[in-house]
Amino acid sequence: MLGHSLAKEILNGSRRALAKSITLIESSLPQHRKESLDLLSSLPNVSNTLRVGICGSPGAGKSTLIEALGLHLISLGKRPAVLAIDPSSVTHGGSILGDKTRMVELSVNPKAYVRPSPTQGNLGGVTVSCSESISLCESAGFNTIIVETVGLGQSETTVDEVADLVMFVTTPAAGDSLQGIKKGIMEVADIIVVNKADGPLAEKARYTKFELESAVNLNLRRYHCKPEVVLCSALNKIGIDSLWKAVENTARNLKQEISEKRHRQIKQNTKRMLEALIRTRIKEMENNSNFKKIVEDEGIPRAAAVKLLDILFRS
Ligand SMILES: Nc1nc2c(ncn2[C@@H]2O[C@H](COP(=O)(O)OP(=O)(O)OP(=O)(O)O)[C@@H](O)[C@H]2O)c(=O)[nH]1
Ligand SMILES: [Mg+2]
Repeated sequence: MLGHSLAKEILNGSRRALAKSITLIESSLPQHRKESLDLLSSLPNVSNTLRVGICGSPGAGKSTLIEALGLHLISLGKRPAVLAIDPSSVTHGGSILGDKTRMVELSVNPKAYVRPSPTQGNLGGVTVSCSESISLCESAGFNTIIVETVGLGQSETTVDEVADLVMFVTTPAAGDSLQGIKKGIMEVADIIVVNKADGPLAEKARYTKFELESAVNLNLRRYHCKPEVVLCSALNKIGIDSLWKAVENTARNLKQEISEKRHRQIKQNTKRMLEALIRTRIKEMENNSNFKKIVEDEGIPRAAAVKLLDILFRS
C-alpha cells in the first residue's frame, strides 16, 4: 500500500515522497522489499533525461562545480537532481554530508533536489540503489541527474555503471601527477574538466589542458567521441556555460552509445539484484530445519548444495 501511494505522490511532484521513497529502496529490511517493488513498478519509465557522473580526486572541486552547474541548469529551465555514490559508506558507515553545505544555494532551490549520501548496506549494492534513486528522481520530474562519486580508483568505473556520461574533474598539475591523471582518465572520461583555473593557478591550468588534449589526441582510437577538455573555475562560476555545452554536445554525439549503455546497465543491475536476492534467500534458508537436515543427511557439501539449490528454485 505504502509503495503505491508513494508512487502517486512522486508523480505529483512531492519532494517529501521522493525523499521517503529513496530511503525505502535503500533499506535492506525484509519488510521493505515488497513496498519497494510496489513503488518501483507503479512508476512509468521516463526517458529523455541525461545522467552525468562526476568523478575526480578528493578536493578537486566536484561539489563546488555541481553547485555552479546545477544553478546554471536551472537558469536554462532544467531541473537537476544531485545524488552521491559513496562506496566508503558501505564499509565505514561514513557519509558525505559536507556536500549539502557546499551546495548551499542548490540544496534549497525548489527546482533542484540534492541527496547527499546513500545509507549503508543496500540490497544489491551501491550501483543498484543509485540507479533506483535516479529512476525515482526522474519520475518526480528531474530531467538532469548528476551523480557525484568520492575518491579515486574504483569509483570511476562505479559511476560509469549508472551514468550516461562520465565527467572527470581534475586540477592544474604537472610532472608525475599529470602523468597519473592522464593514465587514470583515458579509460572512462567523456568530458575532462580542469577546475581551479583561477588566480595563481590559471597559467598552470592552461598547460594542464594542453597536455591532456595531447594525451587525448594520442588515444583517438579509443573513443566514439573525442573527450573535450574544458577549463573552468567552479568557485568563480567561470567556464560553466562552455562546460555544459560540451556535455550536451557529447550526449548528442553519443546518443546511440548511451541508449545501448542504458540497456547494459539494466542487465548488469538485474544480475546484481538477482545475486543479492539469492544471497538473502540462502540466509533465510539457513535458519530452516530442513536446511540442517539436508546438510546432515547428504554429508557431502556439493550434494547438499545441489539439493538445496533445487529447493531454492522450486520455491
Ligand atoms: N581556487 C579555487 N578553489 C576551488 C574551486 N572549486 C573548488 N575549490 C575549493 O576546493 C576545495 C574542495 O572543493 P569541493 O567542491 O569540496 O571538492 P570535492 O571534489 O567535492 O571534494 P570531495 O567531495 O571531498 O572529494 C574547497 O575549499 C573549494 O572552495 C575553484 O574553481 N577555484
Ligand atoms: Mg564533494
